[in-house]
Amino acid sequence: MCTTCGCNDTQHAHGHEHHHHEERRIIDVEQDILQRNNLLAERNRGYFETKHILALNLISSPGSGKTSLLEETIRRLKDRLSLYVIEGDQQTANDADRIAALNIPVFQINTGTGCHLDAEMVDHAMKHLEPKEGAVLFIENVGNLVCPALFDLGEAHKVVIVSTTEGDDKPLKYPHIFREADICVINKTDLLPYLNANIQTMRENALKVNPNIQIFEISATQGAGIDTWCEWLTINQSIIK
Ligand SMILES: Nc1nc2c(ncn2[C@@H]2O[C@H](COP(=O)(O)OP(=O)(O)OP(=O)(O)O)[C@@H](O)[C@H]2O)c(=O)[nH]1
Ligand SMILES: [Mg+2]
Repeated sequence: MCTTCGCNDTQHAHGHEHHHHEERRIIDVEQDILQRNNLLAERNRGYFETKHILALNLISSPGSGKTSLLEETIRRLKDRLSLYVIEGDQQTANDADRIAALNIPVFQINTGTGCHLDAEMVDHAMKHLEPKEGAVLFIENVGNLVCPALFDLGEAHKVVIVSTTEGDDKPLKYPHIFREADICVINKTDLLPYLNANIQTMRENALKVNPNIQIFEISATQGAGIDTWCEWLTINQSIIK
């Protein structure tokens, strides 16, 4: 059970009567945490809007390919756009090292036992990064399909990344993040010939949960679909300007 982020819905988790008082207290604490986060997220959003920064919150299970997608995106766009990255992981600076190798400003946040980034951490990272006017800021959240869905960071869009190896039923099993996100990247399409996952079913499942979600089919390591994704980014960055 996660007591720090409110990802456990105690009303539904179990209904033993002798837990009512404790449950009430947990819900109050969770509401306080989320309210405080929402206030800070609005502050971040104001900062991004004033500086015309396109901020994207990338959310997925561990290993779906968030950093690989960023690496390929950076290779293609770094000469045209000002790019910045915040990396969220429980431990290590591995992902920040991968981004820094491409000569892009990056700030690594280690959350320890925490399972998501929050708005205060993003505010802290911004003070180090000091992104330029009109930049694109990628925030790679901690690998977790559940808790990050609850935490607004002030981003313009949440981008959920799901890889073909995870199975085509994931949008139905983890609907909260597919509802919160505007964009869905289906990654590792190159592996489809070796899997029994059906990409059409995955698309349909994502659209069942969120009929407005925009879907990109990508292979981050082989490059398929990255052009369309980069085009979307470029257009959205120019709209925000
Ligand atoms: N075949 C294939 N492998 C991929 C693709 N994208 C990523 N991978 C591999 O998947 C593994 C995990 O990729 P990462 O980019 O580190 O994934 P991540 O989501 O950033 O992982 P965490 O930050 O640990 O949550 C690596 O071995 C990548 O090479 C893809 O499109 N196709
Ligand atoms: Mg990563």
